[in-house]
Amino acid sequence: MKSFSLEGKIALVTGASYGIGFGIASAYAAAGAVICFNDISREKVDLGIAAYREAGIEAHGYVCNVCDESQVQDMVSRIEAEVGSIDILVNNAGIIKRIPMTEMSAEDFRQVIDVDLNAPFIVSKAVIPSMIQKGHGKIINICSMMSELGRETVSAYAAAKGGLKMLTKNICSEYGQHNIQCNGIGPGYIATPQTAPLREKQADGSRHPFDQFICAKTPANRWGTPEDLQGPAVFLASDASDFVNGHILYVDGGILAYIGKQPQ
Ligand code: NAP
Ligand code: GCO
Repeated sequence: MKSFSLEGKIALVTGASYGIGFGIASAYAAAGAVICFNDISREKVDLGIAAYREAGIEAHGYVCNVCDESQVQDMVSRIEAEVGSIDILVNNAGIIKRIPMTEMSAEDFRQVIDVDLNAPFIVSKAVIPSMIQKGHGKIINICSMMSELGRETVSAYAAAKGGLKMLTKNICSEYGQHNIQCNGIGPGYIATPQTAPLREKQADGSRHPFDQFICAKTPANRWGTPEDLQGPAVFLASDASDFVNGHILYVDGGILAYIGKQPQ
């Protein structure tokens, strides 16, 4: 059977000082990979390096805005010079702006598209040439429930994540011949800083209505954690998934399969 090991592999996980990216990179380290990550500020990169070190991982951190093509190309060149060429790329960095569409500025819409869709294009474009040269590569795009579903106030994010699903399928189509597998992970609702506003306790100490809503929509009846994504992420980064390409693996506790719990 093909191996789940990542021994000898170099992974770049974008936006991975904490949250889902940190969880995935930590699992990659445990599977034997060398970890490279970036964040948008020196402060966050230093916090990330300290957090990885506390977990026993000597990670290589880079300050890079993934929306800026010259910064991305410089980061990839530095990684190739300092660490080695990238075997595994996880396009994880992402933002969300929860604003009703008719109240959202075009600038706000563009910012979300820039980070969540344009940046995975920019970073993938920067790493694919060396993957072609080596004859193998793994690209994993962090999609979303919003790659399949919409909801109020997340028009830009849903448009970006829907586009990211199709970018994943197109990279598969265009570069599969070079033994590059490009797949997506579609997390359900995961407890990270990004979703903290949807889980915060109400003034009277009761649960946030959205918290109750999501648990009723999830057969597992709970929010996910970054740890829930680790096994699927290792699988898609390993030789074990060499014939899996263009697939979005939803790790959602069953949300997409479930009509939702009847109100009691
Ligand atoms: P998070 O806690 O908000 O972390 C996002 C990370 O991306 C942060 O480290 C952030 O850095 C970084 N980032 C943002 N813009 C960047 C840029 N321009 N350049 C470089 N780094 C940038 O989010 P998360 O919950 O871990 O989510 C990670 C990914 O999973 C995102 O793509 C998100 O859309 C997706 N996702 C999340 C959930 C969920 O329920 N949490 C579910 C499905 C998909 P700063 O802190 O410096 O801004
Ligand atoms: C929201 C949430 C979601 C999650 C995730 C679900 O406001 O609906 O932030 O978008 O982040 O993308 O898969």
